[in-house]
Amino acid sequence: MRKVVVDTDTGVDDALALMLLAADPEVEILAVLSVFGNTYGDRAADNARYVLDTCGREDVPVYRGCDAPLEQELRLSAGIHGDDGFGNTGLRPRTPVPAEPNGIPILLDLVDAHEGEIDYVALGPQTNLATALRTDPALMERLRSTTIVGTLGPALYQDTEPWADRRFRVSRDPNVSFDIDAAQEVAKRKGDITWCGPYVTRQAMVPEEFFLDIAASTGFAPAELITKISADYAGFYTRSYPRPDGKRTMGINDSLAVASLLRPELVTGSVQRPLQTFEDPQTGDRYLAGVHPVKGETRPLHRVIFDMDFDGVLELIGDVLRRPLPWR
Ligand SMILES: [Ca+2]
Repeated sequence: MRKVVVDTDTGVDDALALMLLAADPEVEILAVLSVFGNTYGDRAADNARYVLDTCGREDVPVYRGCDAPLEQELRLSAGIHGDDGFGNTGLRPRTPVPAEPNGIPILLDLVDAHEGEIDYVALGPQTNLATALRTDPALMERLRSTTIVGTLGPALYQDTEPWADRRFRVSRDPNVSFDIDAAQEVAKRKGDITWCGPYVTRQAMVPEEFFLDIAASTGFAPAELITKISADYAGFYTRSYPRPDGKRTMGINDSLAVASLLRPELVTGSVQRPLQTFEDPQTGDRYLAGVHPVKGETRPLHRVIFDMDFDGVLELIGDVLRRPLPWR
């Protein structure tokens, strides 16, 4: 069994990513920690609880993590995921997640108990990891792996400034820019660390009808939940990334990171890079990108994914959503 800790700012794509983990018979989710991002931290915790309950996974514990960035002012992606992270549907779990016990000490205890065995999946800003690193600076090396949704991607060409590359300019990366200090804390650590950011996730848009068809043909609760919470979300993606065929579309960002962990063969492009911070001259937002190592490089190298088998990821998602409950 693969032991996983999930760190999520539970919006629409997080919900789907959480389902991939909750449905996998090879995965034991030791804990889910919430973080601010797509919505407020407490709502993110309640949304994760709601997703797991919907999947019949009341056995998976959810804890509250960080509700605010280390230094910056709090920003949220509420315009995309709705104020509640669930497309303003107002869905709430039967039992809300209490403020205590907090998820950070729980994480530190889990790492003590399962040294070198935990695959950590960070689907939101990296504030929980950075906070835990203050107590345990070796944390990243004591995890088996860490997979993070973030970075603008790697610079693929030698002697090219990432910022001069068109791909970096057009991306937005809320998970990193909402707490750049936390991202930098993680970026400078050694460990088996993978970044899977907007440069790859934005290539994987899925027609909304994919989910509507599964929900209509199966009537299964997880697929129905995705269609319920994604109406506004799909509206945002359809306006921002119109398809030539005019179909409504939506991003599945966090599912790609989870798929890269569960099905490594679906990763078709990745490189080892040191990470560097860049600033958007227009907005002042700061981002991370993988850059070419310099001579005598001393920064740790992390894996940066830049391409995946998107059809394979969609197949995995379809298999999960068509699988009858219970998943455990
Ligand atoms: Ca997320």
